[in-house]
Amino acid sequence: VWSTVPQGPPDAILGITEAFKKDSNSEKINLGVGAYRDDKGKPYVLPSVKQAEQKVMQQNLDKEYAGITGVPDFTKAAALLAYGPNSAPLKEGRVAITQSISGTGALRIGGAFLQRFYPGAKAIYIPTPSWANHKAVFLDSGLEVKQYRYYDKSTIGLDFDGMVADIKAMPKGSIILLHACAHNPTGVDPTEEQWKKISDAVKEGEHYPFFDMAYQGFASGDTDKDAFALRYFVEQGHTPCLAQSFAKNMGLYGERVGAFSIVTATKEEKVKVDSQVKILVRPLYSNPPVHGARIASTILNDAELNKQWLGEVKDMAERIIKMRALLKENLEKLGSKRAWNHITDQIGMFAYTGLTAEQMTKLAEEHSVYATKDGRISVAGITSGNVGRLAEAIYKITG
Ligand code: PLP
Ligand code: TYF
Repeated sequence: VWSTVPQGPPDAILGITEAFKKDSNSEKINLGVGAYRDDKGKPYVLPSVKQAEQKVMQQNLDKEYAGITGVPDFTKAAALLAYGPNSAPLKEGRVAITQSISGTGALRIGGAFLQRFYPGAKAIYIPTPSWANHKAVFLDSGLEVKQYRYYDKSTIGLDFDGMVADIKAMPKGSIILLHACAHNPTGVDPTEEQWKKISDAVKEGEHYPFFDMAYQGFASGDTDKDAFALRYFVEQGHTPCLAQSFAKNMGLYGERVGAFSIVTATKEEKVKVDSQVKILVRPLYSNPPVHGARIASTILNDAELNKQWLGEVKDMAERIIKMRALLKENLEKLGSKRAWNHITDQIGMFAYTGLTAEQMTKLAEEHSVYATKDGRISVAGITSGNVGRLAEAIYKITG
């Protein structure tokens, strides 16, 4: 029956892990997948997560189904974390929210909702470049996917003018996907002043903003600061939708904890939107898993654990920032003639090195350093133990 099924290409990022595993060099370095590592290069389970999990276990809860929209204590707290305690739409009860299968699932529910109900053209604009999965998620949701300028190769920074020009050139009422913070793959974020101008341009075009916030707290170490763009847009009267992930900021990757929310203009709208989100989710997966959401909910709703968690997020963000500085310092010490400011200017889990695909291949083949061909490295995989060797490898390849 399946003889005509064509062979598909492997996942670019998971393929790197495969190649890494096959390498027998004991000093090999994996900077491919975006997952946090401690300074020994080991996966990290946050102490706040361990404690929350114990608290959940002690409650001896049953394993009954959650409702279609998940664990209410979790979604309520997730919305508060994103929109903030002073959010007018939250206070006025006009944010529809559902638990989701992490950030990816949130994006997919959003794509499906927009495909079904957005009154304008069913096209979504994503930045160039964007997280590799964005295009696939939105295409599979039945949306048309277009792009706007974002990254400037020549400065290894933001193409702000190009971005604003492209927003202004979009047909009125277009859907625009915005990385709320810690842009993946570039690590390049607009400044707060630039966000204000982006908000103006989006408003001028009557566009619809869709925020993807997969790294709240991971960029600056401060969950409020990282929510600036989203909250500013809401203050300005936009009614965005939002995909949230707790994979990175709580290290809950495999637990698949996330949320999708929509800010509506009125309470009445919120009630109707809620009903349609449920109708959408029901045939997709019926209802989400409870365990991870209970852990996240315990952390978000317990004042002491919450404080501890915020400290741990800050520690992770700060370790990454320190590794950026160390990598740059080591490259300079080796005498590299290139400017490496972008490594410390960029933010979040990734650095976009500016290295070419050929250089990335050399890095893997000659130095056992594995990362994506676009030159992205996961800074979360750098440690005080391997940063020296990494800098040498990059230096040898770039001169
Ligand atoms: N959006 C962006 C920009 C990401 O980088 C990721 C993953 O790292 C996600 C969404 C979704 O990840 P997950 O489904 O694991 O929450
Ligand atoms: O960009 C990354 O590395 C993260 C993790 O299929 C990821 O988003 C990558 C690929 C994938 C799932 C998660």
